[in-house]
Amino acid sequence: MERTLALLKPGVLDRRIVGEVLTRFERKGFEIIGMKLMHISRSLAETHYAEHQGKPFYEPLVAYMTSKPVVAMVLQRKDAVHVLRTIVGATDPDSAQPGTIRGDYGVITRENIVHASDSPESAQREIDLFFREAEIFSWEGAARA
Ligand code: FUP
Repeated sequence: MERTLALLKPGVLDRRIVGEVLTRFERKGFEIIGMKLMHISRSLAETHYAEHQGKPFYEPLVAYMTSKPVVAMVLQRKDAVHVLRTIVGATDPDSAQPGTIRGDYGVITRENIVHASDSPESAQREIDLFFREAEIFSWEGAARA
């Protein structure tokens, strides 16, 4: 099993589509093992997006991600990083395939609905940025509720 980080960006709460996006994750077999609503600080946003520092979209991206709360999640599944990126879709919503989350809900690139880690190494780094180990819960995926 592999873990990855998903962030539902501020527009997801604004548009009342948190449930719809979570449903996509659950339908694809992801186990939600961490989840919280959080208002990202500027320093956390800067660390998270450090690779983009200096690019023209960096400042507006940091401003957007710190503007309102996000839903941060740790998701678990076989090949979690690859499968989540696949169902999230391309960065630019105009190019994202219909049927992907960005393809179905995204309008502009900066507000492209979901962040999903791009490699297992990034996933580990990003999970450590957003979650303490005590906030992550392991469970066996059999339906018990
Ligand atoms: P992704 O891994 O698909 O989230 O894409 P990137 O790491 O390349 O970009 C991170 C975020 O920067 C995107 F989610 C949105 C924002 N971005 C822009 O606003 N403009 C761009 O041209 C590229 C990315």
